[in-house]
Amino acid sequence: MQTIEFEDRFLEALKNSTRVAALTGAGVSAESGVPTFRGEDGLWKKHNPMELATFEAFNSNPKLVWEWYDFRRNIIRKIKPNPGHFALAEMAKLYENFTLITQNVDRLHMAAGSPEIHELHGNIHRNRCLDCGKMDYTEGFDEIPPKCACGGRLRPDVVWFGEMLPAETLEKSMLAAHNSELFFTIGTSGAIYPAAGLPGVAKKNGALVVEVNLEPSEISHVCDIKYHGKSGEILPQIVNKIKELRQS
Ligand code: BJW
Ligand code: ZN
Repeated sequence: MQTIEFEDRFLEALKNSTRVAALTGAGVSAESGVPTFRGEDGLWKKHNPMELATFEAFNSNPKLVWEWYDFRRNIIRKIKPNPGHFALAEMAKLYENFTLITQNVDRLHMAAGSPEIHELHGNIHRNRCLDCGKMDYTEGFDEIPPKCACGGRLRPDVVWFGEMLPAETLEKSMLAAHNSELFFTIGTSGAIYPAAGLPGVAKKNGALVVEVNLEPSEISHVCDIKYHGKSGEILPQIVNKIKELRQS
């Protein structure tokens, strides 16, 4: 287990900040057994995102796309949050104004008890009707691709390439990044926009930006402080430090 060192400016920000935000990515769930997208064992190494994660792909081969999402739902349904998710849920209790923004669709932050989660890329367990817009969490369909009661086609309620992110969620996330004094970017490669732009928004407006990631990412250059290791090992140490600072 890697023991992290705390720089003075980080200690000061941990102790004195009231507005704190965190952006998470697939790396936070990796220790729970959810595959990441990029890197050696990433989903996009084995599957072509353009054949599975675009509306065009869904339109031309809905069966293939649904099978892929059903396969991933089955993995995700069985897994549990890890110490990184629990640390972030605890952090929400320690700051007056804490915003958790995630690119993850797996709902593990919710399972860990985070009170409010801004899901930028949707939720893999939710279905949405293309015709009436109705959402539900039905699983185990009789026919694939499944249909809504209204007769419209159902799709997984996630954000595919080329699609807009949920406007209100993105707006709130931008605002939280803009207003934050301390901003964490955790377990994300920083390759996908607009999410990857949030640490830059925070930095530009004076926040101390801290990266927690297994290795340097595409947005490391924006970060003031970098901890390269497992988020499930690093985040609990940060939470313990906040508690320690509160007592001193
Ligand atoms: C650990 C760890 C451990 C491992 N501890 N760390 C500007 C310029 C150019 C292009 C664009 C642009 N703005 C928008 C675009 C287009 C596109 C985009 O960004 N393309 C890039 C290739 C540049 N963006 C979009 O299309 C977005 N929509 C949009 O912008 O709408 C407006 C628009 C429309 C049309 C044209 C232009 C603009 C939508 C993006 C949707 C992304 N969807 C996915 C799939 C979701 C559904 C599903 O799950 O199937 O979202 S793709 C995938 O990537 C998923 C993720 O949320 C997302 C980010 O991945 P993440 O989380 O960073 O995972 P990884 O695997 O990349 O990284 C994991 C990291 O963890 C690694 O760094 C590891 O080291 C680390 N790690 N274990 C700590 N234990
Ligand atoms: Zn419908």
